[in-house]
Amino acid sequence: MTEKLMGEARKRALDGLDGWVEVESRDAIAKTFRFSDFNAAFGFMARIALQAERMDHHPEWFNVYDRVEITLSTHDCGGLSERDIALARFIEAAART
Ligand code: HBI
Repeated sequence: MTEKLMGEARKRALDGLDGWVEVESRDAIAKTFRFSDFNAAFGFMARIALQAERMDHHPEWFNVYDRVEITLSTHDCGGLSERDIALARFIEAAART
């Protein structure tokens, strides 16, 4: 069972991310990414999809043209876990390439 990220470990993990915000209505983090066009946005999503399958950890996301809104949470523990932080780090790196 995946453990919820709490206390100091949670604070440290969130401090290490760039621009992710805690969602108000539930225990999750979110970030919106903008690209030059749909092709760039979808390429980004494709790279994340392949990694999500490898990690067996999947984003909740919404795409309109050049915008991708991503929410990360771990359903197995009903909140934020290290698995979300690991995927968020991958997503940040994917957005830079
Ligand atoms: N993705 N975001 C997220 N959270 C989960 O708990 C999760 C997942 N993908 C697959 C997965 N869990 C599996 O471990 C099973 O629950 C199917």
